[in-house]
Amino acid sequence: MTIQTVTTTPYNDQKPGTSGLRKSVKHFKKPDYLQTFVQAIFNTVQGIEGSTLILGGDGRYFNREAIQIILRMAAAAGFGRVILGQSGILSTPAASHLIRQYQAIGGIILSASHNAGGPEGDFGIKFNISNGGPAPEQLTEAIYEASKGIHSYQIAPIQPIPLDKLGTYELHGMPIEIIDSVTDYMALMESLFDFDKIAALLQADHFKMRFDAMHAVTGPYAHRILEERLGAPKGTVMHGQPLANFGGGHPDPNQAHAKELMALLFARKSEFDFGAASDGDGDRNMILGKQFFVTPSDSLAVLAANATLIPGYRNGIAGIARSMPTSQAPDRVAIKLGLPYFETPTGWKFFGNLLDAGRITLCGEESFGTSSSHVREKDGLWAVLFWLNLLAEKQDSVENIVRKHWAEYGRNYYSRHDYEEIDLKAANELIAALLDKLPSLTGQTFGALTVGSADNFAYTDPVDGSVSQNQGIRILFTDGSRIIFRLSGTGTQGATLRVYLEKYEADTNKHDQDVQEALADLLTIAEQVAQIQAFTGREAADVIT
Ligand code: VG1
Ligand code: CO
Repeated sequence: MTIQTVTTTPYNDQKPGTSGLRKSVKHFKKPDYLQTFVQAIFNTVQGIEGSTLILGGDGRYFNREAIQIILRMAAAAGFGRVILGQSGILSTPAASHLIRQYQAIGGIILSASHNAGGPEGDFGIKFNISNGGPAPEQLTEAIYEASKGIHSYQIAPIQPIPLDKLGTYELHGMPIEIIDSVTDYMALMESLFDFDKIAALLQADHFKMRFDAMHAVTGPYAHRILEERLGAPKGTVMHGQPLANFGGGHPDPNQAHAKELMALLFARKSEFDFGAASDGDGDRNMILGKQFFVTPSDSLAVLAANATLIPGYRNGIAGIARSMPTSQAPDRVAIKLGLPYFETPTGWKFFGNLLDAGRITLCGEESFGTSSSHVREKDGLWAVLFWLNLLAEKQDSVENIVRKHWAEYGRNYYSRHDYEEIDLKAANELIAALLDKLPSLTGQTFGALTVGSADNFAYTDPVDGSVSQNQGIRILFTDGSRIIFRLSGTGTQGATLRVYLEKYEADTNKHDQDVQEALADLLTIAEQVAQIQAFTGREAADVIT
């Protein structure tokens, strides 16, 4: 049996977005659609012959079929071996760790993250490089260019691999090692956190928590780590079984989509002290206290301010980075601690160089992403364990920890308004009109606020000097408030407009306002400047986080 060369017609739409190539399942089932993209990756990445590839996904519909195809193509491409998560399951952070641990050339992660799954939902694929992180822009660009010229792909003959059974198999001479999806990741967590202290907290009568895996990939990880290893009572993990359609929901850990968890924590007499959730591929996290929501931006700031209480960060952190739309709360911590801090474009790929160069230890995004130098992806369960370690150390509530943080650093009121599935043309026109307006905005006054500057964010990577343009429109007010406009790069239907609002409040007596009320003026200005309703026909956002 020999390697087959299959002729195909190239596609022109395989441009990866913020995090890999994401399309509807139907789109992925077009003839050889997946194969074309995989071949484009294999043609672009240098040094494949004899190297190790990590492979796994979030368990969504089409995961298993896609894995069988990729295994056969990997064998044809000449990989030395593939390390595969059992049943085709690997969370994004676990895959990132395995790439580093096994010195792989990279990994393929099958996920569309928080997008809905199932035959009517979305599928996705991304390539991570040898540092464990998402492919940088130059590489995703090169893969896209290659995809447009794929007229054939190479594949080994069909030989179904039993994905559920641990062991080593062989496919056309290439070994496939099916490993436990959790073990290595759990060992990494154990090397960073005080598991004894966390276990004592989780087993204490006075402490009750829920972790919502949203029927996505963190289920097996959370069951093993929180319940089996750390001894949290059974039932601590909700929706812990990965389902191909995530039970019909959006596996997106925010106030809008993790409704059940929100209801438990926000009940008038809630019995829970801590709530957390993660997304489809396990890289996002939401942190809740009793009747208390921690914004992801604040979460990063709190973790940074308290990092030395955690064994893995006892010797201090090198610096902090946040994506541009993330609130400036982490900057305040960096300034106070005398640490370098960085503002990068949206998407985890921009943190990779800073982490590799040792210039930062912690980083995060407003979109429920937090992580550190232990991997090169955001890491949902890591953030949950960090918070648990902090709670165990401080013997204080989530709310008190955050309120004390605000008292010390001031509070950055923050919210993101998403207008989903709007008309693509309208969205582009709105952005174009905004760009036209930018030069005239500086110096303009809106009520009590004056625009200090307004620009189209561009980023120069401080490590390799590469420049990324058009990363979002910023309106910066003289009092530190900000409005940011961006179009999403992960959606699959029309366009999604994201409006990010931020206002700083130093006065502790004013830290109790309702977030949307505190930001109401900024929202009015956003509407006035961007004419959202006129362009999109929408009066209000679909999702507010
Ligand atoms: C969104 C978030 C961004 C995040 C990206 C991938 O991108 O805003 O911060 O890095 O999703 O996260 P966009 O382009 O739609 O705003 V994940 O958990 O979907 O891999
Ligand atoms: Co994700």
